[in-house]
Order: sequence, then C-alpha cells, then structure tokens
Amino acid sequence: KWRHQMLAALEKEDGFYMRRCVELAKRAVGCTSPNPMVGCVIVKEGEIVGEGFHPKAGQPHAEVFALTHAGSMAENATAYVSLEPCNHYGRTPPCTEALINAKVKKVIIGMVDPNPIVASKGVRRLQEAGIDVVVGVEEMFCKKLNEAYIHRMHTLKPFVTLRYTLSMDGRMLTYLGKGADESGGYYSKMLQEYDGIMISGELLSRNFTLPLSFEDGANQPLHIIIARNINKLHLPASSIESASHVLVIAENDICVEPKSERVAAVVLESMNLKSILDYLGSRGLCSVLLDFRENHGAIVELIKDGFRDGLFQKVVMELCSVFGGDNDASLPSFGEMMKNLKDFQSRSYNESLVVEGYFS
Ligand code: AOF
Ligand code: ZN
Repeated sequence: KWRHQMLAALEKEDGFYMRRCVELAKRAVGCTSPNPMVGCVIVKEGEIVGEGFHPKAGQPHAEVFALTHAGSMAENATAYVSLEPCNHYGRTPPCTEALINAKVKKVIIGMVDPNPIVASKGVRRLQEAGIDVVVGVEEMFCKKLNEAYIHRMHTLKPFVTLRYTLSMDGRMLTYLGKGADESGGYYSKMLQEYDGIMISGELLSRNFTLPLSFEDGANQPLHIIIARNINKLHLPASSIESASHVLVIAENDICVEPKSERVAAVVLESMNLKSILDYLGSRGLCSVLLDFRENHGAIVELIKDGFRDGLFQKVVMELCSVFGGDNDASLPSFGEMMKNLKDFQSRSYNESLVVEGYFS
C-alpha cells in the first residue's frame, strides 16, 4: 500500500501530459495545413513510453508516430492526444484503429475534432471498442493551438490577423519597428506560423522585398500579392529565390515577371476580401496575415472590407518608440481598436511593445 501511495504521489496529472502533447505538436508549426497540429504521448505506469506529432499533411498522424515509438509497451497504456483521433480514411488510415490494435486501455483527448468527417465519431469508435475515453483535458490550450484550423473548419475561410505598426503618438507607420528585428522578433515568428501573408502589388514598385521568417527550418508563408489596377507586376527576383511560393491575385490577366515555377497568378472576378478568403480557404490555407505596410492602394480596400464584413479574427499592433507617422489611415485609432478587442496580450520586443487581441 505504501508503495502504491508513493507512486500515486509521483504520478503526473493528465494536464501535464496534455501540455506535453501541445509542445510536441508545435514542432510542426507552419507545416501542417490544411491539417491541424497534433501531438500524442503514450504513458505507462507513470512513464512516457512513446511520443509523436503530425509533421505535415499526407504524412502519418501523431498517434501513429507515438504508437510506433512505444511498440509493445502501448498495451494497457494511456494515450494522450491533443485532438480527437480520426476515424476515417483520408490521406492516411484511421488512428482509432491504430489505438485499438495497439490495445491501449485509456485515451485522453484535448478537444473534439471540428472536422465534420470526424466530429465525435472517433470518440464513439474508441468507446465501442471498450476503451476508457476522457475528453476536454487542457481544452482551451488545445483550442488555442489550432485556432486557425478550427476557424477554417467552421467558416471555410482562413483565420485572418491584421498587423500594423504605430508610433508613440498613435499614428500609423508603414515600416516595421525594432520589435520585428530579424531573429527573436515577433514578426519572424508570425511568418513561420502563418500559411500566407497578404501584401498589395503597389508595394513591389518600391523596392519592397518579400518578407521572410528567420526561424530555424521555417516553412515560409505563401506570399499573396493583391494586384488591383495594375497591368504589369515586377517581382523582386532576389526575393523569389528565398520565398517559398508567390501567388498573384488580380482582377484580370496581368503580366507577371520574372517567370518562375514558384510564381502563380490567378484571376478573381470579385476582388473583395471575402472572395479572396473564400478562394484561399478552398486552396487549404488555414491562416493569413494581412500586413499593413502602406497607407493607400489595394490594402486599404481590403481593410475596409475586413471591418465591414467582420473578416478579421485577430490584431497584432507593434507600438514603436518613435513619434510621427500618418493620421489619415484607414485603421481605427489605438483606443478605438482596444475597445473592440478581447483576450489581450502584450509583450516587449527590443524597443517595441507588441499588443495583440481577438475580435469578439
Ligand atoms: C488525428 N491525428 O495527427 C491529425 C488528425 O488526410 P488525413 O488522413 O491526413 O486526414 C486529415 C484529417 O485528420 C484532418 O482534417 C483532421 O480532421 C484529422 N487530423 N487527426 O487523429 C492527427 N493531424
Ligand atoms: Zn488520425
């Protein structure tokens, strides 16, 4: 009995293992779309015997990696998964069957999969096989991890974050502040995290280079160039080499140079933000960063559309320790913006304060 009590005291809580799942899942940040990020841990008698995460769409799911790692130790063990195990044949076979075949005793799940093909069917299948199932451990944490995936499942559109820079006196700046410095800055991390970054075509005529993430091994975002009232677009050749892919969205056929297999162009009949997002969602993008880098042109129209049609989910504002900037921008003032946001967080990076929040 004494030994039992000792073991119980040493045993970690479910939350501990679920947080480990989330940590593992994040190793594939920016790489899994249109799939979610998922982590899995197999625990036997208080010890982790298997770990895995989903690296990329088309590759095996987190559970498969963790079960392979655990081998025969998975029998009678508890599996922790940050997302409900799938019960369908997609690009890969169902994880429920893998867990059942491995004879795990219990499955602890962070959140139900909002994908209508799964939506609690995975839970049911495991229960029917006699496995003990718990749902909702560290649920908020697991939902935050996949906020973009969840949003796309519900709306078929990517999750959109509006980013801009402000001076100390609350005016708009069209450049990035010191908080966006190459390594360790918030901007490079965002570029790693988002599936796409949207900028306006007008910017490219001004020696603007396509922004890139400097994080180790980062999967670069798709550079989405919005070309309105432009007949010819010249992309910065040096940027194309380092960018992953460029997608030009235009109202009519335009000439894009230089030609490259990394550059694609598409004509959309309607160029409002809603149509653009519908299109990007259908292409499997879960998240898009709308980067405010100039005070006129196509970007201003998109911002107006976004506020009118409620298409923004999140805002990231960099407050720089400089004075000046523009007054007549299309964006609300800092105070007005803050009134519409919830769940704020602020962090300082170098000489900038980065404030983020969600639209209610
Ligand atoms: C899991 N574990 O690690 C992931 C899941 O085309 P597939 O086979 O990759 O299936 C994609 C769907 O599976 C995806 O939309 C989501 O519902 C689920 N993702 N499920 O059990 C995982 N990545
Ligand atoms: Zn699966």
